[in-house]
Amino acid sequence: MMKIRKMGQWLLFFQLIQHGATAQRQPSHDLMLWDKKPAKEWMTEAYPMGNGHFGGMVFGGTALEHIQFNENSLWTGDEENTGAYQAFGDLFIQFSDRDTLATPPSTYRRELDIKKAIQSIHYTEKGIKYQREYFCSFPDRVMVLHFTASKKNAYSASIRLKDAHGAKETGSGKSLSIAGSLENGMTYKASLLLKNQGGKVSATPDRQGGIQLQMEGADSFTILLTAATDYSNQRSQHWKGAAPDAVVSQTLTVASSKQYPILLKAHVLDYQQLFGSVNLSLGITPAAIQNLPTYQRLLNYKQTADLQLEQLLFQYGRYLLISSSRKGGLPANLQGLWNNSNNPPWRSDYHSNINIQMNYWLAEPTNLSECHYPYLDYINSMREVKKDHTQKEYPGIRGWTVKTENNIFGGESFLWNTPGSAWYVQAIWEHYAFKRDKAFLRDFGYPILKEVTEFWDDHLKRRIDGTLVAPMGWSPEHGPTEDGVSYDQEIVYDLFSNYVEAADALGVDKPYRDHVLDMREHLLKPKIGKWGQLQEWETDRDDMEDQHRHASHLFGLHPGRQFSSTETPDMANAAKVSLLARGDASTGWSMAWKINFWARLHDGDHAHTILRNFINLVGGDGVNYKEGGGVYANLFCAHPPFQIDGNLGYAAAVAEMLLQSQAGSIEILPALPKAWANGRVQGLCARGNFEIADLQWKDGKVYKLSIISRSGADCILHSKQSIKAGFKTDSSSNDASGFTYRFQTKAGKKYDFF
Ligand code: FUC
Repeated sequence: MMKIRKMGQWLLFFQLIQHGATAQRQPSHDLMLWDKKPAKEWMTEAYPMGNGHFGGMVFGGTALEHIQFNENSLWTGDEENTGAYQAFGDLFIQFSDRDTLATPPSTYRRELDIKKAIQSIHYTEKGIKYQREYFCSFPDRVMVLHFTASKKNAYSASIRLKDAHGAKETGSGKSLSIAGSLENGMTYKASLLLKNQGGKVSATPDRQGGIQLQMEGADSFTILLTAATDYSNQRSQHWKGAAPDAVVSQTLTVASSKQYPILLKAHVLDYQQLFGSVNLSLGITPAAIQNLPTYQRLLNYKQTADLQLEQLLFQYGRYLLISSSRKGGLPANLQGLWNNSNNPPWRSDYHSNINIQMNYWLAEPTNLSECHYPYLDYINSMREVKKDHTQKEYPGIRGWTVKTENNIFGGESFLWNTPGSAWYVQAIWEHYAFKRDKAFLRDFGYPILKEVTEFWDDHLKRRIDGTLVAPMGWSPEHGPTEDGVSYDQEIVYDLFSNYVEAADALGVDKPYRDHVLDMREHLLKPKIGKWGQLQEWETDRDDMEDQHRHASHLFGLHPGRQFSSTETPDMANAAKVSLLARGDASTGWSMAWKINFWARLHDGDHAHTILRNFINLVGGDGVNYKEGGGVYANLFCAHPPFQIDGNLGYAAAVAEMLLQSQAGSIEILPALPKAWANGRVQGLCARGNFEIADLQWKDGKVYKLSIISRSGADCILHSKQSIKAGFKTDSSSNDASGFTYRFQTKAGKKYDFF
């Protein structure tokens, strides 16, 4: 029997191989995380879900279901004190007919389908089929938990909420709530509503002195859960918005008036309109066909190629961003929005020296521009308070900057990270560069770009020979504090480039634009040091043994665009020497950044080597810099501990390997590793508001390419091989780096190559 099944798998595998990349037939579990047992550990095993502001971690027990949940504005701290992002609460559903200690039945399966953003759990016990479906809806702003069974009266359970700050739960009828306030005066509330089909429900006192819902003999049931705080991102309103009470009850009233299938349909439609914008297929490998649980595939990965796991992690990054960053809300923090502690590592905050920026690298290239807004809005919301703080540190200066650790009220701690705000506003420029939305640039982006530029106009120090240096900077997070640190110089270079291009795009402020360009030309430029490395400091003191996780002096290579192998080959080579010295293994986000660096160096194989290092199954949960990062069984990135930047940075890196556009042209397959010889990607975006509707390759060669021009910009396309346009191009040329095609485009039109 076993043998026959194995043979069947191989037959299927060969059939799929024969179809090649064109067939795009994939096993149904290619966008699925799954396991044969419930989660024991929050950080490493539970599966996340979220609607951008509210989300949960699901354990999936058969006797006791546990869902830990968060709302991303629940923060202690204020404008002066960083505080920390807080856990919100836990939902427990104790099934009274099942023994908590019993092992789950062999039929048990829990899965997270990232194509639909639905978690499901199913198992058969004593002849009854149990099925659960969970999701967090953005349109209806609720978590929906739906339980069905193949037999009537199958469900008896007690349902409890637990407040992470100790408030007692209240309840009546079919509803439970937790509510309270934090030491900073922030008020919060979460409520659930139970809708049961068959059986009886009563609100009864629980053992802790609160209220629980007792449900007897239901055929099926649905729980709707939502939470809110009184946070507003307006400083002018003292960061206070609507009281959570009204928001929560209004949300539940509206959601409970809808039947489950209606809620489900609205959720899937909303989610897929974002998630479905990019498809990636890197071909089929046996590992994917074997239908193994995710942790088993991770274990096997070191020995066995599993291209679908590499692709799953890419799409998982997109799933996590959609789930933790939706328009109108706060940006994804160090843990996205998932946090079960009131004292989480690094406060689960917004770190400004790599982490929050990395969270958003994927937003534009992977067609999730809409998910970028929370970060852009966050930057905007911080301006006034950061100006006040900056004034205290640098009296009389224009503009503003930030420290390394930041909360949602502008409070900050750890050292000043002077180029932090300049790095923030790169995101504003990138949003424009990709989308070409002039109204956004004029009304929202440009004033912010300008004030941060003014900060540097005032802050830079002019040496006698006219050179401009950033005074007393610190390369994160090591080395001396001194003038002209490469990290500062490169970020300021990037800011000035972005400012000049923004002023040009809007046709405004010509004299100031010229002044900024002149400053940019006078900036001290990073140098090449005695062992051929790109110097991290003005003094040539880089240590070849230094394997520090930060490689901030390579900002100009990525995410900046100061250095490239085509325009500044010497600097690109120096960056490569530095990278080789830093090594290939590191903490989670550091590896994700390195994949991006190697992609920018057009070395797909080296990028892929680090990508393979990244897919390294890590256990444990303590803060650890030394033992190397990777991923946990739930595919959360391990710094360690869990940090989401690595997940999101990984997805950005995969996009960067397949498509780049930072250097003025669209480069297709700029860093394709040998391991990805065949594949197809649809929906990646390029600067200039182009969408790569289709890109297919075989044996490393492109054989189909379709580009949609969304704004009618002129297009320059670069490919390592010659490709044939299905229309007349204005010009084409070739050199050692490949073939370049230039053509004008019309907005909304598709351009095909073969
Ligand atoms: C920076 C990094 C650490 C960690 C922390 C959240 O300080 O150096 O590695 O990622 O942020």
